Amino acid sequence: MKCHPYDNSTSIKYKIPHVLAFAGALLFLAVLTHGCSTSEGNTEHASPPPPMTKLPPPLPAPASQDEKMAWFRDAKFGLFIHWGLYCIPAGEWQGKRVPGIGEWIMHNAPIPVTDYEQLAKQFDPVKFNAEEWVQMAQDAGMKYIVITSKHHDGFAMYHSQVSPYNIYDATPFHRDPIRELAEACARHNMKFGFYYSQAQDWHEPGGAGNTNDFGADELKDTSGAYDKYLQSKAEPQVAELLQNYGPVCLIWFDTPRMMTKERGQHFVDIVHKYQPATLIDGRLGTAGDYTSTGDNAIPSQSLTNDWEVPATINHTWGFRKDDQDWKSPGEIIFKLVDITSKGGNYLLNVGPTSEGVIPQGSQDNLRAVGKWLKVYGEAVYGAGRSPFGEEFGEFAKTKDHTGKEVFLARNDWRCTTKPGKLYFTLFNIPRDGMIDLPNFKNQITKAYIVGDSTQTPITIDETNGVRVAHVTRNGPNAIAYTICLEISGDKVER
Ligand code: H79
Repeated sequence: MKCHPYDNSTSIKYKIPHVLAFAGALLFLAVLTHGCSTSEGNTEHASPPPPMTKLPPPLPAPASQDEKMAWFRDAKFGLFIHWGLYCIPAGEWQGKRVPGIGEWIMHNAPIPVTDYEQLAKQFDPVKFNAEEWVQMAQDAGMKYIVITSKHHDGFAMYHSQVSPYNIYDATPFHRDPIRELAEACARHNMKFGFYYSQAQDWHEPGGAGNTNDFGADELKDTSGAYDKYLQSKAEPQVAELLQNYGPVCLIWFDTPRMMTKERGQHFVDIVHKYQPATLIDGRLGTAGDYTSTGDNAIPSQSLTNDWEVPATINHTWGFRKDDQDWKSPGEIIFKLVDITSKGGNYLLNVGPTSEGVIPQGSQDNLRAVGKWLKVYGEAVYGAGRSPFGEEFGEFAKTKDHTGKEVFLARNDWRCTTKPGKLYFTLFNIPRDGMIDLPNFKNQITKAYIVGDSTQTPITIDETNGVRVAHVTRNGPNAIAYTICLEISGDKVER
């Protein structure tokens, strides 16, 4: 018997004889009191999902690109979640460690598609709790969540009508975690978007990337198999995601193998048709709404367009049991402020386990970042790029062995801006506490430490034509703290 809180098939729509109705009521009560067992006989669901609630409708079409980008430009910090069947082997196959990023294990081991598929039968992440995940993102100060709805392995993490190779139909879990997350995000006012691997799909004969089971990609391209895959799976699945999960803040396409402009345009059209406010990342294969840098690649200097860095908190995206090497709160805070000062967003990933748990070490570090942001967040959210640039460092005179230029980064401080305000976040304060300010013409009308309830003014004086802020090394926060300089005029004049 199928039984699930989402099923409303028990509702009685027709007139039923009293005796039958009574028997039916008894059965209904029995199910209620004895819990709910799925056809696979699993009875261990620690916490049943909350009943399905309504989701808000998609957002209306934005009037301009600026309006479309507004939430993204303010948000600065998002949570990436890589969750799929790969979290079960977790970096190990048949007793052997498989090096590389965890979600690539099917490709790297390699695992034949008929074997990898079997993982679905054991996927039962009973500790998954959408409310807790969204709460964690909120505690971390993150403003949007992007989750893998389908990674390269081709397994959909939501209840798809397009392919039964999905978490609802193919696993004993028999729940739609993406729907539960969409609802939790709606309750928390958290933006929610999807990663979708449009080109690579190692489960389908026509999808790119699985050359072990299905031969060379070029053949799929020329035979029409790739287009067939795109039209029969990828495009309709993206349409499902845009129709059934409320407002989708963005879709994060990836690795655009064989994605011609024309093929990419089909996805653009689908996104525009169902949710014109949804952003498209920079890896579709045709122009999106912003640039995605390389994985973990933070540009050495400012970029003038809209951009985002996708990044790992350890060395893998999907969970690996041998990687607990979490970036510290200090490293994450530096990267976030650094990226903000260069005009970008930081999409930082966690990889939940096969039980549905975000590893505690990564949670702890993210919550520490959130605590910092509670005090200094005004220097991040909605803040603009640095009007300077010299603080980022400079190119070395010599090149590396590959002939590439070498950038010598300076990491002492970063500057972010709001109209009439300059925020200097200090990561390295000299012993004498004297911070040389970069040259600019505006008067400084006020200078104080962000979050200082006493509003004690910071002394600024001038020596040899250089303005110097006198601060203390024993500031209010051991990782870093931010000073605000209020200036005459909205913008810095150099
Ligand atoms: O979803 C995450 C990665 O799985 C995905 N992008 C981020 C957001 C990604 N897809 N491809 N790549 C990243 C580049 C992958 C390169 C490698 Fe490999 C995979 C290096 C090692 C494993 C391919 C297979 C190249 C060598 C072996």
